Amino acid sequence: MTHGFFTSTLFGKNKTELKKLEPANWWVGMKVPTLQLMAYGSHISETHVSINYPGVEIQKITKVNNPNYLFIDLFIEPGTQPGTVPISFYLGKKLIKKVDFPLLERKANSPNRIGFNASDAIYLIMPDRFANGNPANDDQPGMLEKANRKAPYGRHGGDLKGISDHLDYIQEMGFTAIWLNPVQENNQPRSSYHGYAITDYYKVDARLGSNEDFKQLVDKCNQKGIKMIMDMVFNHCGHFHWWMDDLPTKDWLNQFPEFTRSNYRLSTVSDPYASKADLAKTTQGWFDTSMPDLNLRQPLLLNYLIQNSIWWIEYADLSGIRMDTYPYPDKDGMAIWAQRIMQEYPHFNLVGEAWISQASKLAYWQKDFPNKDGYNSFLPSLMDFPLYEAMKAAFNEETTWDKGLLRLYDVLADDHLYPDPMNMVVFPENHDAGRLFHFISKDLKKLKMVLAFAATTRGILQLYYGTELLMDGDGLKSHADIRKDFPGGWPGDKTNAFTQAGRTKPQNEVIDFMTKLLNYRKHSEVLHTGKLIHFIPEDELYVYFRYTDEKAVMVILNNSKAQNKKVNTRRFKEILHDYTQGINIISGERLTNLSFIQSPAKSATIIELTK
Ligand SMILES: [Ca+2]
Ligand SMILES: [Ca+2]
Repeated sequence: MTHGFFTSTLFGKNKTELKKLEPANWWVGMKVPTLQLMAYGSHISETHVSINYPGVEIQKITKVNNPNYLFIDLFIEPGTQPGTVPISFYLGKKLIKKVDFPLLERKANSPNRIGFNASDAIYLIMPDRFANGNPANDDQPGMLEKANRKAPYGRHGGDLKGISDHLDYIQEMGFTAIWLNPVQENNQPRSSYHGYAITDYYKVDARLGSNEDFKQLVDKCNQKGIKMIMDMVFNHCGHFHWWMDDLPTKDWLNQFPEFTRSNYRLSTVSDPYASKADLAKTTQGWFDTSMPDLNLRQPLLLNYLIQNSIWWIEYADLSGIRMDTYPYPDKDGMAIWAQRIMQEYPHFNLVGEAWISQASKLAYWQKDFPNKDGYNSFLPSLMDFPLYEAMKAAFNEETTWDKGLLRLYDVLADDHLYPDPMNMVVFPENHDAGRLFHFISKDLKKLKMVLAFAATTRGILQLYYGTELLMDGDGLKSHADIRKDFPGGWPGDKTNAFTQAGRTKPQNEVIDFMTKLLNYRKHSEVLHTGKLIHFIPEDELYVYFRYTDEKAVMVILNNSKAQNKKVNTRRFKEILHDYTQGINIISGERLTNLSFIQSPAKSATIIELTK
């Protein structure tokens, strides 16, 4: 039911058959009452389709230049009862195939589901590299790539069971959401472990588990108060995607006369002076030879992908979507996607990966930015790449006019550009760039400062598995270096870092710090919704407050290598005058005199203030 492939009894070159019908089910009571089915099979376009179910009618049949596809638009009347809809395909009077199409009831309150937001701390996991909960699924008959844990770019056997087995580990650290790199099938001959070359949009890769396993993992997460964010990729698919041998239309892909790579220069999309040729190369050039570029101006394809997102939200009970390579597909198609999802789920959240390091260019992509060209992306959330770059560098440098702590201050000063800065995702690390620990020269003190900043500034927090274990690696040299196996995730691993005893002293020190920080953040309304006020960094000190009418949290970052400082707080009185005492949320120390506050060298001091 969860996968639209049929085993057919009819074979032969000229025989008419139905091999696939997607999506494999739908729901009653959706806000948009239409559904477009894609039927695939030899000469399926020659069939006549009939449906006999109260409230469901065929609105339109679309044939394309490839006779093996047929698109069937259904109208599902409001008030239609859930049940099994018989969809019959006839050739003349002969019944070729009858599909029992499930029309399900929606989960209670599904339209009002709450997406991830600034109250959340997201743990990013690369599923192949986290934990192998089921070694029996490592190799799958008929799938192109076999497991090989020794190969840096091979499949290592991590799976959904491995994640499910370690949810307590994630929850105890204080995380409230998980983002998994794509779990959709990547049946590619090589380098398929990362998930970004999808070969079936409706199927979880069997080496990770089944669709049902994914749904169960999300249920288990939801029971623990952990939201699930699914990774999706609309810019490209894998070149072994099932439709690549028999494309539905001539314009399904963006193709140039010869192989043309994207120029990856995302500014062309918003640049008022960009040439058409450059822009076309950015958005229609291929991301890689193994990643055919999808043409979202083709409405049948766009519809297919929009419905795919809705199907996963509804089927697996998601709390968010992270969309890969956001500016690379057709931007109008992406805006229709975002608008459609948010129309169906007004409190949901979508975050786009637009790898752009200047706020002036990045802001173009957030919903309701007053773009001069009239474009509205309708995309609520963005990965904050400018702040990422600043966090990487700030603690390595002495603070000057524009370096060191000034980097953080300056990036946040650009927040007047974003329509919704609180919906920016603050991430010191992800699966694409080098490990944070690598960039900060493996300095534990700097690591704690970055974590403290990222967890207390505005926005949604996102970390990456292994940060807590001081994993390092330079992503520019090799992606494999930043996607290492979690020690203890595999049977027979020498150490098991899921347990305190299996970790080194510094690893435990960082986990203890994170556990205090994130669990405090989890329950701190002021860090979720409070305003931000910051003071120009001076004397290697950056002081800022998050505050509401009732409460405030004060953060002091001391970036000085050797100087412990006694901070005179007179400068901060516009906030502090309301408060008489505080508590250091990491050490638990009580402060009864707020006139001077001790700030150790290379550290973050986080104080909850009370009146
Ligand atoms: Ca496995
Ligand atoms: Ca593209």
